[in-house]
Amino acid sequence: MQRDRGILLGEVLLFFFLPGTHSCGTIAVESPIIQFGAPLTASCTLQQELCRGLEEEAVGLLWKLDGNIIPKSHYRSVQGNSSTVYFSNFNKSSGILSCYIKSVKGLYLVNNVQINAGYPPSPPSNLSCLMNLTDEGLVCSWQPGRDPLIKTSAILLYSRSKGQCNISPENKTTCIPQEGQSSCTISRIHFNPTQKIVLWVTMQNALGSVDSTPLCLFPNNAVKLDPPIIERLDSLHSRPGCVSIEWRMAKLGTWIEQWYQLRYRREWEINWTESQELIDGSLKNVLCGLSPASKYHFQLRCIKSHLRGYWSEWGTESSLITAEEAPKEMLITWWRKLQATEQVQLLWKAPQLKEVRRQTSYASPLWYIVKISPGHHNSDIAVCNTTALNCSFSLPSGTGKASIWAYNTAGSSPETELLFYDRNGPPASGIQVSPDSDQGLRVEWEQQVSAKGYILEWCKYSPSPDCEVNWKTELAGSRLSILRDNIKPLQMYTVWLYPLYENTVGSSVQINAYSRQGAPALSPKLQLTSYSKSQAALSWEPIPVEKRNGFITNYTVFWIYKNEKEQAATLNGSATSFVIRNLQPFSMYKVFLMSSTAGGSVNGTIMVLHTPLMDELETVMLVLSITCILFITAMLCLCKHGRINKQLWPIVPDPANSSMGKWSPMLKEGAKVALNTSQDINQLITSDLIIVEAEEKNLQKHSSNFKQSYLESHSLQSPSTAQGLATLQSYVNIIDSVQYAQVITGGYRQQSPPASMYVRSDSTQPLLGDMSPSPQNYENMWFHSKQEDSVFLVEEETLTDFPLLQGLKIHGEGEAFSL
Ligand SMILES: *[C@@H]1O[C@H](CO)[C@@H](O)[C@H](O)[C@H]1NC(C)=O
Ligand SMILES: *[C@@H]1O[C@H](CO)[C@@H](O)[C@H](O)[C@H]1NC(C)=O
Ligand SMILES: *[C@@H]1O[C@H](CO)[C@@H](O)[C@H](O)[C@H]1NC(C)=O
Ligand SMILES: *[C@H]1O[C@@H](CO)[C@H](O)[C@@H](O)[C@@H]1NC(C)=O
Repeated sequence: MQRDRGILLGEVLLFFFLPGTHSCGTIAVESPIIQFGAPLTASCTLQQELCRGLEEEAVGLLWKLDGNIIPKSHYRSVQGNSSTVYFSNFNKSSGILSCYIKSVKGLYLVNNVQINAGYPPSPPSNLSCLMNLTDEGLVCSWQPGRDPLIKTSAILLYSRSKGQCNISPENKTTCIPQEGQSSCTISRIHFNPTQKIVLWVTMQNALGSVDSTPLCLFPNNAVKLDPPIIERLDSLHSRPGCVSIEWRMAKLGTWIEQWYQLRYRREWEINWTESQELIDGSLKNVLCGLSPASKYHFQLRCIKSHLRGYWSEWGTESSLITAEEAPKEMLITWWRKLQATEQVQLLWKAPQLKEVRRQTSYASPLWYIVKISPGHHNSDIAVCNTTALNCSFSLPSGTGKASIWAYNTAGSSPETELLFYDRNGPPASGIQVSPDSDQGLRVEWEQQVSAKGYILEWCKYSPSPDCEVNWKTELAGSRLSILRDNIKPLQMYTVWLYPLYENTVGSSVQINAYSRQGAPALSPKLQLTSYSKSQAALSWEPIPVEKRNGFITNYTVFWIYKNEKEQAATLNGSATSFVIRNLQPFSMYKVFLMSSTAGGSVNGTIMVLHTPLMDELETVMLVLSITCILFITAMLCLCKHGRINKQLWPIVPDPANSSMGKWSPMLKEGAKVALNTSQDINQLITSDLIIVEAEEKNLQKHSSNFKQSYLESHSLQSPSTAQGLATLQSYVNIIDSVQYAQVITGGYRQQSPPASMYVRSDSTQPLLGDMSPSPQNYENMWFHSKQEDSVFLVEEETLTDFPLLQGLKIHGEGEAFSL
């Protein structure tokens, strides 16, 4: 070895003459293969005889590395015909160093040299050899060390081992691996399988050589068998938690005696459990200690007996579900009376079956049987066969106990007997319920010395007496329990605590609690029950429990008048009414109710309140007094009717009731008859109208004639002409002269009417001593007297001219007609 190295690393200057180039000089380097990062010196020397003709033109020498000009800083000594370049650390794995003559004509290559940098070999590791069971050759492989970057050779060497596992240079045999491989196969003929041999690997390159740590072995023990194959897996129903496994050997190596190892894991587990016991020789095994009704995976591996050689790989996986186990424990039970049906409800907890039930669902459902024994001689009655955790039944009188057990496909549990004790023992004291978290309630109580245990029941608040109860047990000596099942925030729960005694059950203590309180969902709507000008009585319905979100601590009534600051009154949580006093009359108030719990407050809707100006009594009094005044006035009016009448409505003469009969110049004094009544006056006023009954037809004709002639005559303005009709003149009721007329209507029943129908009176005799004005248009005095038919209704425009005809109206079969 040392010799070889000496040859290789000898301090010899090597000269390289690259063929094919017309080199006119030489490059000298210490070694073309150097250690990576080591310093490098190279010198270029011209040989004049070869570079003839060039030297005259030469300016100097120039260096390039891989075609790139090397900076002048790397140059060492430059003489006329030689140059030296120096690298303090050469850190390229390989590079071509070239030397040029620099002349006026250009660059002329003198020579070049390839430099390789790398590392000395590092020792290979993990040398291992396995006997191939087919050809019994020994396959050795190793893990090479760091890449040396330069060409490195590996040789596997082996020799007989003499006791110690030392490298022995004598009688060594080599095995040369293929290029780039790190394994080598030693043929069966080159070793004795029963003789111990030592093997090592030598790595060698231009920078050095190294050996691996040696490996000693008996070739026939260097075996790695193929894994065994599981043939059969069975769960043993007689032994829950046990399985039997059977397997066979792999094809190769059946002649070798083997040991086996088993490993297993549950379906949901990641890590395998290796069974510590190795199975020697046998091809079957029973494994126990597994969980019942669970799915397990199994694997096997093997090794040459007595652990000689190497473990095989793990074989292929097989799985099975382990047998089910019958429930073993007694059930934990409780009971309560249902108020609605008067039934007894039995409650129990599912038995704790290891983690089987939690993780997998391979277990069959558990069924529960509840039986009661009604009397001494009667046989038991099964009242429930269920998979639920409760059972309700009517308890015949005299039955003091029930029994319950659970069963599944594997068997049944022992029977649990339940006695229906009266619940009149001493209750627990000092019970306190506080929130534990949003999903938990913390119940604390004072320990009862003689209590054998405790039962806690809790329900979401419900108005019905039989809520969906949750329950749990606590051991004797407990003083605290955390309730977690079905607890939600903002929800009221009722908790009951029962101490259990030797032969009785304590009476329960009941307490309401919230795991977290919040502001109520709503605030009640205010209702005005009564009010007056200065106060208002309000009432409201309590908030339904589901909307409270906590215990109502108080209600606050706010009332606001105009822009003034609001006023408030705080009431306790049980209040449902309030009276606001000292209100301003005839004002508007805004009123609202705030409801609060420990978790917050909420305001209700605003109610607008108008206070009246007066109270009801005052109003009544006022109305009464007004009525009184009105009544008295009315009475006065009635008593003094006449006078008042006269005062208010002066007497109007009624022409229709006036009579002119006895009214002649001779009877002047007759006209001065004392007038006592309006009747008389009316009679007197009546002008000399002689009404003759006329047929309607004629009347119509005549009336038209009349109108025509009236108009004609009127236009003529002649007072006393005309054969047929008297002249019509505008009527002016002058104080001292009243004009009278006689109207004679059409002939009666085909008789020719008298020549003069309408005669103007020329009398100027005043009608009445009492000068009253003429009736107005609306004063149809005519109808005051019960005259028969035959009436003229004078048209509006004519009325002003002929007021006395105003009241004339003709009724013909119910319909009026006018002139
Ligand atoms: C060598 O073998 C050891 C142990 O057997 C192992 O931990 C290590 O990874 C192996 N080295 C290589 C490079 O494979
Ligand atoms: C309970 O009910 C199930 C299903 O109806 C039935 O298979 C089982 O035999 C019953 N068990 C008993 C003990 O009656
Ligand atoms: C009784 O069992 C039924 C069915 O499993 C269930 O829905 C109900 O909540 C149970 N009642 C009580 C009080 O546990
Ligand atoms: C360079 O070449 C060497 C031999 O090759 C000679 O001995 C030197 O004299 C020569 N030097 C010069 C300056 O040409």
